[in-house]
Amino acid sequence: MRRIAARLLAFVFALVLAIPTVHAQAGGTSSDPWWKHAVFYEIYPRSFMDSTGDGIGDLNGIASKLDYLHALGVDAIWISPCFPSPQVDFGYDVSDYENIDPKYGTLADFDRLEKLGAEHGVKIILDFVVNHTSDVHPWFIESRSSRNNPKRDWYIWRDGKAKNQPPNNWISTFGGSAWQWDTKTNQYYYHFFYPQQPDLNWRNPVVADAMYGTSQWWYKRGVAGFRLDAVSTLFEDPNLKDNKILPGKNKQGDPNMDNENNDKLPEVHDALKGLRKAADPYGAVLIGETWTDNIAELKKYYGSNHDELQMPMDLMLTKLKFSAPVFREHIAAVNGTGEWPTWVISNHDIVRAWNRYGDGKHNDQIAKDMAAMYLTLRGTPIMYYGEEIGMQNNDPKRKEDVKDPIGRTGWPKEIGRDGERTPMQWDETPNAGFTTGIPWNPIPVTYKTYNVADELKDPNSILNWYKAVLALRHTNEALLDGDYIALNTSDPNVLSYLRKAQNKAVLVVINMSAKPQKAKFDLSQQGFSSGTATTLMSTPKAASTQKLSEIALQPFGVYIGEVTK
Ligand code: TEU
Repeated sequence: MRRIAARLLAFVFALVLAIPTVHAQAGGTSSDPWWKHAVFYEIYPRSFMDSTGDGIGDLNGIASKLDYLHALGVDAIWISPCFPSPQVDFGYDVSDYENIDPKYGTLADFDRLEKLGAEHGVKIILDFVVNHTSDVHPWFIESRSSRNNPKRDWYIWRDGKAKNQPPNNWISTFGGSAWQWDTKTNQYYYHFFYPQQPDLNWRNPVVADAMYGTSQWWYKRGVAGFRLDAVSTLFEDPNLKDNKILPGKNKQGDPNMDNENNDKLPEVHDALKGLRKAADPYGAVLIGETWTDNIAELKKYYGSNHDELQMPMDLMLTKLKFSAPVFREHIAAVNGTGEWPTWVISNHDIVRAWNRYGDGKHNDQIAKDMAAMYLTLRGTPIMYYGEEIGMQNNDPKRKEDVKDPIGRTGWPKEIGRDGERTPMQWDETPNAGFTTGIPWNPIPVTYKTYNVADELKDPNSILNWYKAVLALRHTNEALLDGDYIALNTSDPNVLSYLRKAQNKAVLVVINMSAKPQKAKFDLSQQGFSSGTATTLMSTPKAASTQKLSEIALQPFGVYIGEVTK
């Protein structure tokens, strides 16, 4: 009887924790989980703000910028790994999951950041590297110490096929064989990424439990959720079948291959269910680094019973060309899943959005177009630091300047990811106000004009455009919850849609061409027959009321207006 009562109490407690709360800034209705209307912002901690003068960003640096983040309209920050690490892959090689790397601060600094974050309405999301640890993690040190060590089976150890021959033909995505020979015990261990990042054996239930436990250790500390790193590669075929070799070579000079036996195995979904079960009692959110080839794959990550990731990132958007028909088709497909989308246009692994979508001439305006689009769609956006000021890639020009090891092994075809990880540009003082020391990664000269301080003063800056769109999406009912209705779907140049709530709607019209365009709308079918819209935002500035029968758009111009019944 006592046990039943205790279980009941635990259940009620879990239920209370899981009740979604609504953040004042994030808006939405009270039944929505907080993350549904939150704006997320990825911080690469090495590069955001340095409080010590060592040239590397840190947690106290982030804490000093909470006012900025709140004013920008950010509700949650995802901090890329800040755990103890030898930094072979800049933190994606974790040697202790339950601590903070001294380069970034201490656990006390973390607790302070979280407390200050709560005061600023900014929640903290950490980055959980679930596929592998560092080779200096105590688990791996034990595992490699002998063939019969109790942790041997925490990683993937195998004999070679023959002398000097790895167990199979799998290739590491960071170059070379995915197998590393270890002289201590004369076996190979498996690593999908660098040899210093041995893969955990998720088929071992003790490993899975250890990872679930780690996630809960952080939830108890107040973390609001995790971005889960590299989830698709958690499992490998137990028989280690060779992969099919495809024609051609990749940027590292290795043969192209179909990773059919070590990527996207169905067991991944069991692990995600386990992580979700661990998260639910704390009301935590799971965001996935879900590189997918198609919409069906993306949909799977939500779980057939909504029991996997709440926010699998749509990273397909980052691969699309800046084009009205291309985006229109993709948005329709993502909405077609019936799930709540998670939009991303940039991150620490890919060329910055400003360069990638830009045409080389109108990049600032295109940056505003992208913001107007992905921040007004139905779903939750995840921004990447610096995107809001139009930060640009600053790629190394010589191999000897490359910091990212994949750029060193793959040069010159693979130049690495340093270019998209340069320090945040706060002002026009030396080192862009990021550090008083020598920045770990050089800052592009463009920081003199693309920086927070100057852009705050300029009403037409990319930053003020972002702030305005974010303010609008936090308060406008149609942008928060309205349906997405594509308009003028055969227009080759202008992307137009309605976000429709009960009695009003927001009309978003974006000219994605370098020529002036005219768009006209008849919204009577959608229940809006007044024929006019009240301007909410536009570039360049438009009259306060617009006739829907003729909206004139400048090259790459945007019009956002409200229509009412
Ligand atoms: O990335 C996983 C991944 O497969 C890619 O994004 C990869 O980094 C890219 O293709 C290389 O060009 C995650 C992290 O986001 C990345 O920074 C880490 O290096 C990687 O995992 C290993 O932890």
